[in-house]
Amino acid sequence: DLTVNEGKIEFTNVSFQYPGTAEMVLEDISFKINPGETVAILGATGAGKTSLFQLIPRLYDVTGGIVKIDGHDVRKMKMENLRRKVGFVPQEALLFTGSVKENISWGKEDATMVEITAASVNAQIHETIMNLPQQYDTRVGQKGVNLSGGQKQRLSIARALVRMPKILLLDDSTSALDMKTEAKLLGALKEYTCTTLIITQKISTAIEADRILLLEDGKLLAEGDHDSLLKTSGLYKRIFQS
Ligand code: DGT
Ligand code: MG
Repeated sequence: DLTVNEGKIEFTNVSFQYPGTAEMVLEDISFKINPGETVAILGATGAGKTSLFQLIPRLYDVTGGIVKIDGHDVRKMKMENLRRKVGFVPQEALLFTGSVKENISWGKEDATMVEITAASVNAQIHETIMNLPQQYDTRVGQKGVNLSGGQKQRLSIARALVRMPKILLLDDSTSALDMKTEAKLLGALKEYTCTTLIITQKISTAIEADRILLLEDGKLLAEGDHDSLLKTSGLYKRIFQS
């Protein structure tokens, strides 16, 4: 059946332009990601990283080529199943005025406290929550407690985890985390056995990943792990040394 089961992702000769525009944002991109793999997407601002992510849960459709999940063209899959199994943590964490608990279970109102807590532990935000005045009932947002950028990012990750996604897309969602917290987070995500794609501008994140895809100007310039890219990609080496 055409559902997301394992979380294998395959791009074949994918090109993309936003509807109504002439600019090619992605050009002839091909790669495969195995279930459970953690892959970092590295590239300068405007390289096309967020655009690439948007093609996976079909926020946009490809202009050319094909995106497959578990062997099926995403255009043939049920949108509801696709959106449920692909967790997309956006570049800007969007919290609303309400309790921490409500913010995490948003969109999955039947989530139990056990599920919410597990998601928070794995997102490395549980301890912070336990130190808030009313723990999970603490209000955040305008009239509530203000959270730091990194705390908001982790709440936003917990919100994605509570839905038990098979594919997790983190759009620069760890930019405000220190290296140690980030490493713990990526380790915990492995426990979820979900395929994790993480957009980053930080080499430290790329080093933690199983593999790195390097984007430049809408093209896939290189792929491999840290050690192999250091040998094969001049651009990667320059980013690493800068
Ligand atoms: P970042 O977030 O600054 O690190 O950059 P990326 O790598 O996420 O870049 P991305 O995919 O947001 O943008 C790639 C190109 O696509 C860039 O020329 C801006 C353009 N673009 C992005 N979002 C939209 C959109 O919603 N509509 C149109 N027409 N163009 C967009
Ligand atoms: Mg972006």
